[in-house]
Amino acid sequence: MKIYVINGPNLNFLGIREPQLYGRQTYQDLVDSVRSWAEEMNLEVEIYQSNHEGDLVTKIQEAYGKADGIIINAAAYTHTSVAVLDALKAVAIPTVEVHLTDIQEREPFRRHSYVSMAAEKMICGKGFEGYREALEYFCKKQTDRT
Ligand code: CA2
Repeated sequence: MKIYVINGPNLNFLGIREPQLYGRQTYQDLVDSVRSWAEEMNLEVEIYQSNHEGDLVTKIQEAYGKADGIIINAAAYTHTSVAVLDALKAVAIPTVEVHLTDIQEREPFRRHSYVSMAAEKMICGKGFEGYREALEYFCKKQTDRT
């Protein structure tokens, strides 16, 4: 099973700024954790980060015909991007939305998520662990299929 893990703007700054919100671990730590969890679960992962909306759309489109699942933290584009939503709907690949923080408990403008409209599941407020849970969700699907 191949899973695309797509991360949006500023997540490459993890561990550098705002540790009180996002923790002290870096984006590279996140990538390493996701790779090692995926290996344990026998999932193949392609991990991608971009600060550009159009690049995220292109990556989602690239998943068409290649990926069995998408894990996406669209970061700020979660709350603004109809383009990301349309791309997720267009490819129609099972999608899990992840957020490091609990977006329901932050500023009101973070409560609405366009991504949710195309996602089977949302995991938020669990830090890096949320990505592990998202991988587990697909791992379980894989087991149920066999
Ligand atoms: O909680 C999340 O994962 C978010 O997707 C993170 C986004 C935010 O816009 C969403 O509302 C919730 C922001 C990612 C920015 O990451 C930074 C990391 C370190 C320093 C500054 C920003």
